[in-house]
Amino acid sequence: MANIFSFTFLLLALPFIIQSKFIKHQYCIVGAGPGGLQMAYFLQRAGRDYIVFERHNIAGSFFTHYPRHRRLLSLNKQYTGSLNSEFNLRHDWNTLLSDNDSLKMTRYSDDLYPHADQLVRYLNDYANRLQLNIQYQTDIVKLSRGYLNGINMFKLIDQHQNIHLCNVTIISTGLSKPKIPDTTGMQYAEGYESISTNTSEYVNKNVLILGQGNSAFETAQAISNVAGLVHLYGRGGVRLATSTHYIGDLRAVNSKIVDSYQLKSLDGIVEGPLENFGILKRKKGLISIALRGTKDELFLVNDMTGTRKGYHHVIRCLGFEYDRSIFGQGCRPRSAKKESIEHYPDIKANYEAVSVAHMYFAGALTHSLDYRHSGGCCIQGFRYSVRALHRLLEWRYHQVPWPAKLLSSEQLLYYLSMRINQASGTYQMFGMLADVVLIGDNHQHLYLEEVPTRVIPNLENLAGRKVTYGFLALTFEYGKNFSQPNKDTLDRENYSFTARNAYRSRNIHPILRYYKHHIRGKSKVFFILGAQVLILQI
Ligand SMILES: Cc1cc2nc3c(=O)[nH]c(=O)nc-3n(C[C@@H](O)[C@@H](O)[C@H](O)COP(=O)(O)OP(=O)(O)OC[C@H]3O[C@@H](n4cnc5c(N)ncnc54)[C@H](O)[C@@H]3O)c2cc1C
Ligand SMILES: *C1O[C@H](CO)[C@@H](O)[C@H](O)[C@H]1NC(C)=O
Ligand SMILES: *[C@@H]1O[C@H](CO)[C@@H](O)[C@H](O)[C@H]1NC(C)=O
Ligand SMILES: *[C@@H]1O[C@H](CO)[C@@H](O)[C@H](O)[C@H]1NC(C)=O
Ligand SMILES: *[C@@H]1O[C@H](CO)[C@@H](O)[C@H](O)[C@H]1NC(C)=O
Ligand SMILES: *[C@@H]1O[C@H](CO)[C@@H](O)[C@H](O)[C@H]1NC(C)=O
Repeated sequence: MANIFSFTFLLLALPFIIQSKFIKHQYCIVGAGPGGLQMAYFLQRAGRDYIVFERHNIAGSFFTHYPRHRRLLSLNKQYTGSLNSEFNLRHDWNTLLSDNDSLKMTRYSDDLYPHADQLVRYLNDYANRLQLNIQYQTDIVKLSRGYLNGINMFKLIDQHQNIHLCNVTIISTGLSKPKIPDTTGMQYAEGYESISTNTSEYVNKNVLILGQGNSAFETAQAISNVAGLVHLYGRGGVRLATSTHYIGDLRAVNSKIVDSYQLKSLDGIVEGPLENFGILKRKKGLISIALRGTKDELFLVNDMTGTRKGYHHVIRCLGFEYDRSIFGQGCRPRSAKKESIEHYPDIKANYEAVSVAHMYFAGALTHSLDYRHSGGCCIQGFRYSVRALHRLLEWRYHQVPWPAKLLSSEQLLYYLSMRINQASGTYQMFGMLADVVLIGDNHQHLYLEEVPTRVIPNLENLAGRKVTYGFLALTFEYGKNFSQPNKDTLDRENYSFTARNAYRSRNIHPILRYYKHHIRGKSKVFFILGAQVLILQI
């Protein structure tokens, strides 16, 4: 099989070798969004042979169009009262990591929720000033595998049929395809990706929005200034970020409609199934929603003002999935198994595709690992996952173990308390990235920062660091059962502020766990928890 493949591949490749359009790199990154740029920065700093392919002529093109109403959801906090740049990153959610302090998004906008154009400007300055190796206007149309001198490599073909060969591929193409369910009448709905943002088109109109996430509420909020009424239709259970602590859930800046609904204005939030549901066109161009009855016919939902009168616009805001069309045979990452995350590729703890060796993901596409939980959907979280991926790659392909500081027991106490007070990666990616202290003899310990918690059981294999005498793990976490839709998180009893009882607080807090030793299960390594350690002030 391998030989036939290799033969056909050489045949195909031959004309391109002659035209010298046949280019080889150790690392190929597809996509110059924030994920791809962050990856490029780390590879460049390590002196690795890499290239980024981007179909557009600029970096960060996602943000030239999205969010449609142009306000970012990621905080851009300029003033924190601190000059510590690590601490400040806890509150600056857009800046990409680099060793140049002038490349900070906080210099580009004074707004806490900046205009998306400012992020595009920042991302392009980042790419240009750091001279990242990006080949623009290069659309990767097919990705497959082939052999070169007996070495199995990825073959990336661009729109001009140029072939690029790479040992390792990193896919950072983002979530770009709108999810469009196969629903009767969906053709009457306009999509979030292409709706008009000219609000004068919605003056005194009845508008139905399908979906109850940020893009739905963002759209509702933008048109509610002028619309006659706005209804948001969804499965129900609007998830407020203030209750769930998940930055991808409905954010306060987008939730004015919740106010006008609860305070009895004309806007409303409607619960209903998205299956067994249809959209019907009525007289005078008006649109209604209908439910499918037992005999498979659609009947109108008549208990809402909007459906009785009909809607002038139905707008679909049902989220995005990633574009699988570039993956060729032998190179198709399978989708994550759980239904809630099947719009993501299935990846391992080291961000590698479960079904395609040496293919990794970076940026928003790694969010299946912490979906609806931690910060991996967005720049503030995945900038750290990308750094972790880079460190894993350094070990796997270049025998450079995970960076570590050698600390005495006394230094360790101070270092831990500094990390608790300042660290941003473990704070943004709470529960997902941990600082790990490998306990050594003679009071000499190794301090490893921001290790993905799922990597810890295979630390030696994946990161080149061995656990000998047990280890400590420092994470940030919310208290149990505190992050839930409908939770009244402002309830006073769940905040504890004194050093003595701070560990009982259910808001985000540091947890230090001590693991004595590990055992090998059938296919996994388990660590035995020795104790949860409480650090008081030093
Ligand atoms: C409506 C909406 C609003 C959001 N708002 C925010 C926000 O305010 N803050 C935030 O941090 N996150 C936000 N996100 C989340 C997320 O979209 C961003 O964090 C970010 O765009 C993800 O970066 P990325 O690099 O993974 O992907 P993208 O930014 O999507 O970048 C992918 C890049 O790959 C390129 N590409 C794709 N396919 C190919 C190909 N075959 N060949 C060559 N190039 C290709 C694209 O042109 C693009 O430049 C939002 C998401 C949505 C849906
Ligand atoms: C938070 O609330 C729970 C449930 O009411 C309670 O058991 C717990 O003790 C509270 N936490 C604190 C720190 O008071
Ligand atoms: C940081 O970037 C600025 C602006 O591009 C540049 O002038 C400066 O030399 C850079 N500093 C370092 C240390 O690279
Ligand atoms: C990458 O591929 C080249 C062949 O193109 C090979 O010589 C090299 O050893 C490979 N590198 C790694 C780290 O696998
Ligand atoms: C917005 O729509 C109105 C009404 O359809 C139109 O008159 C106006 O020119 C549009 N504005 C822009 C900026 O397109
Ligand atoms: C959290 O909720 C689960 C299920 O609702 C329950 O079994 C568990 O006891 C709760 N834990 C705490 C600490 O309240």
